[in-house]
Amino acid sequence: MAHYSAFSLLRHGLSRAPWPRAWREHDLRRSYDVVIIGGGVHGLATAYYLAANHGIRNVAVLDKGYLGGGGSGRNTAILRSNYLTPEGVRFYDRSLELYRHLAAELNFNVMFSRRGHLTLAHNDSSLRTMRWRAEVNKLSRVDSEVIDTAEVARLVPALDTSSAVRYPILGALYHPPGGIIRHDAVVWGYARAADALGVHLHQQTEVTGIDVDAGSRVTGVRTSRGPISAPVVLNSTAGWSSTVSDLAGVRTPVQTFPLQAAVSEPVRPFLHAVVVSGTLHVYVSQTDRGELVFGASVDPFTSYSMRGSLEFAEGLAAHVLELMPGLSKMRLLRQWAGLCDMTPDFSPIMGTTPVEGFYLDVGWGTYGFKAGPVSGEAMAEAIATRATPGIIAAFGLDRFDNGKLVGEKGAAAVGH
Ligand code: PYC
Repeated sequence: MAHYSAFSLLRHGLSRAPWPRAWREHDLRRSYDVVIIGGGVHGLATAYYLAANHGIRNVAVLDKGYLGGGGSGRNTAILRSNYLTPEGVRFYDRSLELYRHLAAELNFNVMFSRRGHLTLAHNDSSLRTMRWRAEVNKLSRVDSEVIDTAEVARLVPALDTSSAVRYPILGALYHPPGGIIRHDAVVWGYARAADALGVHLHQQTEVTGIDVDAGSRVTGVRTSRGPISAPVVLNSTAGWSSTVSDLAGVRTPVQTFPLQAAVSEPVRPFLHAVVVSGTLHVYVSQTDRGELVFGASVDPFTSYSMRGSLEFAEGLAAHVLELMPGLSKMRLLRQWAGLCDMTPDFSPIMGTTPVEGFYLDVGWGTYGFKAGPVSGEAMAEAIATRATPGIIAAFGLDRFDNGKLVGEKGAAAVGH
């Protein structure tokens, strides 16, 4: 693998030699030790940690499109760990920790920018929930506190903090370690590092069937490029995760909703924190290029459509202007949608299934990207050791049978 450094940049600049490709193409082998369905951050991170942490390298990652073309390339790249349940806080905080060191680990600039994250409270009941979240966070040593309106105004002067608005800002949950990252770079960094360790990355390779023998053991997959035998198959797809699980005869309580997002033209840096308003169903951050990235709640209907709508753009603009009236002249550059696989308790489904060797890393709703590294680390450990790591023990599929749900009301954009 080419080492990226200031020196290699200079050397390539002077020699004009082309950079080696970040990852290679391979023929599809007829058998692998592990087949991972889904070439997003979860699948690629799992492949990378299988090889790096456990020495399991005979691994294929299959994607029906291109790497990072699903949720990993469509999210708004917000990182945080200020969740409401102790299980969620611990889990997302490990992810944040891995994200913090990812550039060095992968030798790839993932542009992590710690800039603080504010969840605004516009009424007493939100303020109460923020206090509850702050206390749960502190118990897990996660830096979170409730701040008052004056402090919100100091951190984000562009917000209208007056009382003469429909939803006055009464305070916020402030989470200094939160921030943003370059989501494509995370995908490319994991892909490059996994490839260097011997993992095969197969794009344009759709899984059309999952083979399960009479003893309820997975034996392989069928793909648009032929069959592959494998004793372990991981479903780490988003958007189509329930249809992929169905191929193995495993039913999951997942419903798929689009979530729309948009980006503005670039302007000078003025927004130095991530701002979320659950009441107005909007969140916004400013990228290093100066664009504002906006997102909203999931659309109120199930669908596999990834088209943006005018209705969304109008609603988003109205809500953003309630928060930041100074943006009235700003133009939107583009909008898109991603697919969110929602579970009943807003927590993911991770680990084993009734089909031996068939694993799930699905149900990622609106919180999948920020969980990529910890999910990869934990799923790799689960596969390598055949034991469920404690950090994902609460997220098993069996919780929907035994009623031990993990009601994660600290999840964003779910409109509750
Ligand atoms: O959970 O922070 C979040 C989030 C932002 C956008 C979608 N989810």
